[in-house]
Amino acid sequence: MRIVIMGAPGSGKGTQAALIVKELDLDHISTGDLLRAAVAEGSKLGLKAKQVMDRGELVSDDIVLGLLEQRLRSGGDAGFILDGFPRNIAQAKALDTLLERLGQPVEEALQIDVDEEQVVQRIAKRAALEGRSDDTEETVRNRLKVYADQTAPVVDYYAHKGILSRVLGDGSIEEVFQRIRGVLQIQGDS
Ligand code: B4P
Repeated sequence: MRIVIMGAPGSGKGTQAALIVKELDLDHISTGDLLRAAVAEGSKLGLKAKQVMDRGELVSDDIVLGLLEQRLRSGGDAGFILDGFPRNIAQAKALDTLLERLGQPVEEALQIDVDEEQVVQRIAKRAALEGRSDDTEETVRNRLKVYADQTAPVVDYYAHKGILSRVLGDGSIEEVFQRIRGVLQIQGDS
């Protein structure tokens, strides 16, 4: 199965993607993780990306697409879940072109809906635990604005394609996962 998972920062998309890949044995591809790995390597590209991420803005489409293509080509045939990509309409179109070339179109787009206050609280908690440099309150507010302006339209893009499902992201991680299991029709006990 080839899935795109979407939602505001802190909606739980990375958290839920990790649970989904365990059950469906998919490849978990997170553009946030790819970018953080580039930052940790200390490469020129990573340095450039860090400055943008710390402002809560989107890293340039060229950089993210390059990292993604490299990662997709090194993956197997088992299917994947894309977490954090696409983040704008240009990325969604570029993804369609890329996956068409690879003969692996997206089959399911999953949107997790959570209200803004919960998102801010969750990220504040993660900031205290992990100290991610883009989890400060000011950056999070900007990430939410960027999400509303640039990423929310991608939900309509997949709705028009007829492959969108939405789940409510409030409640515990397990409760949200059970909703997703229902939508993806995952059978059996978890
Ligand atoms: P991401 O890594 O995608 O960061 P995120 O939006 O915060 O999502 P994440 O997956 O980490 O968090 P989650 O909601 O699961 O992006 C970071 C930055 O990288 C972006 O701002 C941008 O600059 C750049 N970037 C990434 N992709 C890009 C792209 N395609 N194009 C351009 N730039 C890109 O979880 C958040 C917290 O909530 C966790 O601590 C979790 O434990 C907690 N949580 C989750 N579910 C919960 C629940 N049900 N109840 C309570 N807490 C919960």
